[in-house]
Amino acid sequence: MTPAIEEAAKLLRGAAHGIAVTGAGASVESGIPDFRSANGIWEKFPPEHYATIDAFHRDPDRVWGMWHELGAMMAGVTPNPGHHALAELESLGRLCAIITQNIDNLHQSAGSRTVIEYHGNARRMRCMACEAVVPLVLPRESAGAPRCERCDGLMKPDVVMFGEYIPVDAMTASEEHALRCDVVLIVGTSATVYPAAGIPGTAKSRGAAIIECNLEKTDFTRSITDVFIEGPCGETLPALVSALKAG
Ligand code: BV8
Ligand code: ZN
Repeated sequence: MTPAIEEAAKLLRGAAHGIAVTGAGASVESGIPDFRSANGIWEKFPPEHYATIDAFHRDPDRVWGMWHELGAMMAGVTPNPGHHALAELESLGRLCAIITQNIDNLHQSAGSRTVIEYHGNARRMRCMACEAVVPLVLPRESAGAPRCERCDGLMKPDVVMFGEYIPVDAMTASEEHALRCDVVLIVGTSATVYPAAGIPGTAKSRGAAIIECNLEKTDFTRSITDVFIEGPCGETLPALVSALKAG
């Protein structure tokens, strides 16, 4: 048990309103690559062509080509011990919510109940004309972008692309938690995408303690993090739960 894990366990044990903020690193040990690390998703699918709303309007078939591959990759994945540890922290009353940038539904599959989907969820797709939301059915290899069964409008994965606004309910709920929380557990994010990356800073400005779990140091580590737990979160988070329960 490292001193950092001990210190983090003490902070979480005394938390009145703990929250977690998670990024793609939380799902890497489930088999979903993150975006920016070596061999990450954006090595093969540069965001300017695949992750912006302008790129989607320009060439929806091309963007759906990425979702065809991502969907196949996500089809069989299951939560890893890190997801389960976060769900256990919630059931122990140590976390009130998870604000996730991830779109893979793995927190919910691990049993976490209060999950705020800051960037949407790729299990759904939404019609850009009539707003109908249906399960994301993958287009066949040559099928291109799926059309709406109700109005034949263009369907889009129900995720927030660059240049799109965060869903109002997710933004509002996250803001409330950031202002009320006294401990933030940041897991597996490079702190590069806004406004999500602003959430821990808001909490810090209100006096919250910041715990960060990552393989690498980030801008959070260099500015607001109080306790940095280095290592794969599929290992460090279960260790954190054990330390918390041992106290
Ligand atoms: C918006 C889509 C208003 C779904 C994504 C300031 C304020 C507001 C906006 C901006 C701003 N500055 C710039 C902007 C614009 C832009 C932005 O932030 N650009 C960045 C690049 C500078 N933001 C937006 O456009 C947002 N919308 O602001 O609306 C608006 C409206 C119109 C015009 C202007 C503004 C929308 C942002 C959402 C974009 N959608 N994804 C999907 O494909 O998933 S973002 C994408 O990056 C991912 O979804 C992910 O959510 C996000 C963050 O990435 P991470 O999760 O951190 O993943 P990453 O690979 O980067 O890092 C992984 C980390 O995990 C690493 O540190 C690694 O070391 C670690 N790790 C790896 N393995 C492990 C691990 N850690 C522990 N254990 C492991 N095993
Ligand atoms: Zn429609």
